[in-house]
Amino acid sequence: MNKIVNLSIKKNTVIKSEDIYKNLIKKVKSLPTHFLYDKKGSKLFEKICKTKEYYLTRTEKKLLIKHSADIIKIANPKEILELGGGSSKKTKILIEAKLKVCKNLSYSSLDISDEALLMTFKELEKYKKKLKINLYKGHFIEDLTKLKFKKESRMFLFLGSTLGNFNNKVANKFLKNISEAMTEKDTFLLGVDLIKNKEIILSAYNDKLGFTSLFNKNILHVVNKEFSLKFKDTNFKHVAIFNDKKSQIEMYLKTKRKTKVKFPGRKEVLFEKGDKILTEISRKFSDSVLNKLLIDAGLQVKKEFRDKKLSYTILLLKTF
Ligand code: AVJ
Repeated sequence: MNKIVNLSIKKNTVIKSEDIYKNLIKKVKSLPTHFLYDKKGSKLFEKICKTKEYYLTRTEKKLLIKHSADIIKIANPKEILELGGGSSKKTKILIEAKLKVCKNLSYSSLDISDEALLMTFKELEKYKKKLKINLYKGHFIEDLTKLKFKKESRMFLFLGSTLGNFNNKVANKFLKNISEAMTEKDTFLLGVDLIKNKEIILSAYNDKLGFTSLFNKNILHVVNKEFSLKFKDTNFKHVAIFNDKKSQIEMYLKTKRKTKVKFPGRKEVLFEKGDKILTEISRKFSDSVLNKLLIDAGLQVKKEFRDKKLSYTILLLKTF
């Protein structure tokens, strides 16, 4: 069994009950997005990926299958470093493409959750003989620079359009951190969902089978467990809207009736009927917004692999 190396997550990145409370009594109420992804949430997300409406995973996978040989040839990585886990199923496509031409590769995963790291290990265990696997527990924005850097060329991996979950300030910081950690031999493979027909986007976050709704509501169970709260999911409904001005999906839990939630050692938080709690944003980038983010971070596009029909792109980036 591989050991997980703990990068000792900074205290100020650990969320406290106090923070949750404060964000729920604000005018714009929210819960931290990453609480969507516990074990059950991650399983529900996999279900979402298989719905006919959710085009993102399918499109990215198709692009990877089509271009993995090309990506590996240009990047020529000795190590693949995946940030924030994601689905190692897609990573496998790249690993296999590399192992076809070279029997020497390291794979490192930096993730905040032990469970995600262990799942990744299980997925990749069968390559153990040819692949050196390193598991790091840490925050992929705060702890990135704590990783030991090798001189050989590495390929950073950030797929699934997770960049879309960050507002501009956080996205900017994240990309800068990666760029600063990169040497001129390194590359960075980034998968991003682009702006497209609004109806297509909206239906991807409002699937008919209701997996997105279950996924969204699951966050209440996670915070209940984590902070000893008693949110009742039957008092909330899933809402996903497209904010044109910000070009982003906003996922909310909207109260169906007046609701209160007791915080240990604190007062109750009261919700009026129709109050909304923001649980996730998912930005849909235009070329200009994306290019500005990349330039500000000192990143340049070495090659782009784009699905024109579904407007999704995978960028192979270098520093400049
Ligand atoms: C995994 C964060 C990229 O934003 O599309 C899917 C998560 N949320 N359906 C996305 C998600 C609702 C997904 N990301």
